[in-house]
Amino acid sequence: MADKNVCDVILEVLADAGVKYIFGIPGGVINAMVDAIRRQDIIKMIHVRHEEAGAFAASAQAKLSGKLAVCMGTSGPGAIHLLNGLYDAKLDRAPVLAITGQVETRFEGSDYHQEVNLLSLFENVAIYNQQVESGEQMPRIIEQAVRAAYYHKGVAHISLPMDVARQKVSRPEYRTKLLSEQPAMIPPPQYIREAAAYLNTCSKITILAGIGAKHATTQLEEVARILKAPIVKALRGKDILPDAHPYCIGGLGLLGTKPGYEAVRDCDCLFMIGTDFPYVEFLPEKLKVIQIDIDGTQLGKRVPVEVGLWGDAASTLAALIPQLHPHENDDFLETSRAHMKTWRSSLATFETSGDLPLHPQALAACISKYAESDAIYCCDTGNVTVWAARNIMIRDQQKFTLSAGLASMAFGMSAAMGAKLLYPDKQVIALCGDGGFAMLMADFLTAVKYDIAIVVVVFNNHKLGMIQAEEEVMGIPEFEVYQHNCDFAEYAKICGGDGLKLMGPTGLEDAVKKALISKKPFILDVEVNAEELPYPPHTEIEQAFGFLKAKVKEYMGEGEKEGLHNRF
Ligand SMILES: Cc1cc2nc3c(=O)[nH]c(=O)nc-3n(C[C@H](O)[C@H](O)[C@H](O)COP(=O)(O)OP(=O)(O)OC[C@H]3O[C@@H](n4cnc5c(N)ncnc54)[C@H](O)[C@@H]3O)c2cc1C
Ligand SMILES: Cc1ncc(C[n+]2csc(CCOP(=O)(O)OP(=O)(O)O)c2C)c(N)n1
Ligand SMILES: [Mg+2]
Repeated sequence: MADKNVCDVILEVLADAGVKYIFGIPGGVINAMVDAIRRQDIIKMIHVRHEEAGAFAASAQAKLSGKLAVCMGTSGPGAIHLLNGLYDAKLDRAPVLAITGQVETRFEGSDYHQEVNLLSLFENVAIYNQQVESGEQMPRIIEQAVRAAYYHKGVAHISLPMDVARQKVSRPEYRTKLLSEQPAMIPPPQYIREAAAYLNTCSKITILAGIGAKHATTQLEEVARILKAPIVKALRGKDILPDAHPYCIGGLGLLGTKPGYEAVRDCDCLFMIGTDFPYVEFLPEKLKVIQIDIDGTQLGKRVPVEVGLWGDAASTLAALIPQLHPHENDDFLETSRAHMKTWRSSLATFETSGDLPLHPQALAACISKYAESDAIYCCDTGNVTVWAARNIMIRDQQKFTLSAGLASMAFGMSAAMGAKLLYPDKQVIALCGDGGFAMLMADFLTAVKYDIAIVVVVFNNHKLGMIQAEEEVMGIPEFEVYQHNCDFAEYAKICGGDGLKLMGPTGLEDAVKKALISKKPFILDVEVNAEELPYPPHTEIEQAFGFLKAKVKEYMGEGEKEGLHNRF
């Protein structure tokens, strides 16, 4: 033990915790850590081109696996670059450890080169936030950071001054097994009785399930069958059940479906299971709610609840099911199903259209059709999220992840790299807008460098499409949403990957198939209709009015719309 330094011990602990990759950029005061990575062969360093991409990749790994993922950056700029990706992890409750270098302790507090107060910088994002002051604290500090990130589901940060990083660790080794499986937490029997009694009196129950129900699909299906309840999925929970599941009626919110909206509006009880669906404007005021959540602080957070069940979704549902009376009347469910059929056929009009410019819905539907049954989708933020939510039909073992809580652009491709490294045998597809992709496009080079065969699909509308829609709803003319792009397929080839550019519907299926079987990192750059509006499942008068106002202003020559017509 005596010949090991602080960094060696950190890596040993991380290896014990199952960590396989550390994403980051070498340099300055993090070099001792980089050197320690070089001297062992369990954990691999992925040298990204922007620390934010590394933090997103780690966050995606943590979200998809539930296991600890790690990123790092040097003091000052490197650490600052990590922040957005770390906030993504924080808001989606993903266990991520960030290691940052810091200037030597003798220089601290003197505005030294690249000195930034990292503890105050990370204070808000991190659940655990410590500077290592001496080798004597090892391995205690790193073990505690790992526990905090994993058990509290969030970001842990350790700051490592350069001199401390190289200190020898002389403490005798002490180890406990670091991480355990989550226990089957069940609320006390009277809560289960109360919830069952309530649900037994309701006739129109809608289930709103989120990512917290991911490991409870059997129980979820069973409870839906007993209660004859349609299931609406919060977007982060899109992959908990197939989209074509007979009880699933899509999502809720602006990206949701009309049947989802109606089932929540018309039910006499909303049964929320493992979800923190944030948009309270979609939850009617007088709604009666039963809620299950593993985190007691989530119960009643969005809407008041009749009974809050503090427990794990699978085991709580399993305890509840024997006490539920099977509902005889399935009118409510059947109405939802009928509405869903109509909704799906209205979507099919766009999905199967051969119109030029190509409807983004048709691109999403085509990817959905040919993706492998265990493909992983990593979705970016923008209108592209709308097409992913509505026109990608999750099936079989497919997984879906996004920057759900933070809704950050640039998540898609970085997340795909993280996912592909963790699940090398699976097809990993990044669904990106041109804006989100371009934000961190340099990291396509990282995918090429490490041979990470991701498929990046760019829904290229030369616009910040979602912002254009926002402007229109606000009644203001389109302004500063146009984007000058390069040919992203050519860019892919220049980087050493492969790519294909598609101008419209001709050849769409072949292009998608070619992209999906690529053995190299691939960019499929597809021109899609820039005027495609992400209609909400129901339109408020105010929104329609705002839209009309924007159009009139554009007609009168305000805004930049006129300049856009020859952008291709
Ligand atoms: C551009 C954009 C638009 C969006 N629009 C929409 C939209 O229209 N509709 C929509 O739904 N989302 C939308 N989102 C995502 C939205 O912001 C929320 O992040 C998402 O709805 C939350 O999904 P969730 O409830 O499944 O996940 P989370 O917010 O992560 O909540 C999961 C909950 O489950 C609990 N939990 C975890 N494990 C367990 C367990 N074992 N047992 C019980 N409980 C558990 C957690 O404590 C937590 O409370 C959008 C995102 C983007 C980027
Ligand atoms: C980092 C970041 N900056 C700004 C925003 C605000 N924003 C949300 S969607 C969006 C436009 C996304 O454009 P693009 O990636 O081209 O996708 P599109 O909407 O055109 O499909 C913007 C600017 C954000 N969510 N994240
Ligand atoms: Mg765009």
